[in-house]
Amino acid sequence: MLQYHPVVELSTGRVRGVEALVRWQHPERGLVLPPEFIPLAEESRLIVALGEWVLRTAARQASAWNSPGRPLDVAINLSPLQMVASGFADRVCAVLAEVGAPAERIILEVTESALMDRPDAVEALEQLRDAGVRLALDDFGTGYASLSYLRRFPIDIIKIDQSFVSGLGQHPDDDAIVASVVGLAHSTSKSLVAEGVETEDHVLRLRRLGVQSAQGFLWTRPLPAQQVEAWIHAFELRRPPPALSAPVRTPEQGVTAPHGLEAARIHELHATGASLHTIAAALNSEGMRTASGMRWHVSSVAKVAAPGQVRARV
Ligand code: G
Ligand code: MN
Repeated sequence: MLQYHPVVELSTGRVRGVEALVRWQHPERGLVLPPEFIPLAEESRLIVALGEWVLRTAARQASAWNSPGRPLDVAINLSPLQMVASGFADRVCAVLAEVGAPAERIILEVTESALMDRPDAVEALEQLRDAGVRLALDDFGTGYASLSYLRRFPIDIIKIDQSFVSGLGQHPDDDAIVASVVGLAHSTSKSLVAEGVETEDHVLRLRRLGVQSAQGFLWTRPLPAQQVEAWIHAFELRRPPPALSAPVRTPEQGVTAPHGLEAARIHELHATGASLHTIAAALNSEGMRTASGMRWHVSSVAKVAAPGQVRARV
């Protein structure tokens, strides 16, 4: 069976899409996850039939969800073996046409390892892209030669692997790695989705690093199709969009927040009633600097947190 994992847009708190994930409902063992049965399916070549079933089922679901009120993007994982089969792109297009799936709502996820040593995959992926679907590079950072894949293959979305997300705030390297993937995505005009968000701290750090969207068990486990819409509705009601303030420019006061993230963090902490001193200490401990590259001091924080008051007092 398929379950669907919501993808949350971090700046608005809205859900724009889901990822279809295959699960095996075993009569005795309960819900069995892919790592336990995908290798078997790959050995027996059943994976091609399974992959096609996943594609058809998820694509049909995408057309059911494609209402004007709430269209949902549906991301579908492709197995490397599925991509080797001859006429692979034709098959995918045929299945999408057969179920009337809206191509602009479909995202096909491929892994770096599926693309390894497969220069011929470029053509297949370009054919799919021409058909109007988007392509995501899954588990980004865990394969090899990621950077050359970004250049060679027509990728629209990068999915940062959950191993980097789970290390945020624990291993300084992971914060740096995510930050550099953000830069990479930005400079190559690709969107970014972080996987494996399990804590509020992950959310805070991802937002601060400028990651657009994320999915993870923090919000929910993957859901059966019939629960998805109700869950999204309840989620968006429960969580009003977090206010990420626009970049604050106060050159006449000598403080320019470089890209609004520092300003957003200041407003966030200020709203909790934290003192200006505490806010400055938090920003510095999080490695944030003022536009001029200086450490934050109470006076600079005050100019962002309550600019009117500062001016009034001067
Ligand atoms: O390869 P891919 O990234 O598509 O695999 C996604 C897998 O990761 C799914 O099986 C899904 O259940 C799992 N997953 C998704 N979000 C989380 C999470 O927040 N924590 C953990 N541990 N696993 C997750
Ligand atoms: Mn995936």
